[in-house]
Amino acid sequence: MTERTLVLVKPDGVARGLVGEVITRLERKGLRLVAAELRTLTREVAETHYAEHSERPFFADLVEFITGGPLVALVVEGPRAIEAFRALAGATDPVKAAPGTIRGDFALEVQNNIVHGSDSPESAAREVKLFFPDLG
Ligand code: RTP
Ligand code: MG
Repeated sequence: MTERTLVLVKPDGVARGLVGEVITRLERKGLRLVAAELRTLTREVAETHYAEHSERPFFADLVEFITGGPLVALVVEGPRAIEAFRALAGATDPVKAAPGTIRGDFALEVQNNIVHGSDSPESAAREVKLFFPDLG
């Protein structure tokens, strides 16, 4: 079954020139781009996107980080795209992420972990709508 997921190349990934690398990896896997945009998030969108973490001690830092520069928002489609992209991304903590994954290959710090991918069909629907409200 084809599904859609929201992928972000976070500001650290954009600053380090890893946009092409991330897109290459997901396209090579067989996932397909259906939307792509470079943008800097407002605080409001960032807080909505990460609302599930609003009570966590790292929330303020996370919002600063994700609004701190341009990111690339992507909608990606394919069979089991949500799980497929999470597997490409690797574990949240890049030190624990397997080599061969995006985080495992390119990051060392838990906050600055290069990419985001929706974690469930419910999150994907909510996040795709938040970032691309006009997408059919
Ligand atoms: P994401 O939502 O960005 O795809 O990452 P995830 O599901 O793998 O991890 P999640 O638990 O949802 O955390 C969201 C993002 O918050 C930052 N974080 N910082 N300082 C910390 O302890 C900490 N923990 C998480 C990371 O950028 C993480 O991806
Ligand atoms: Mg998450």
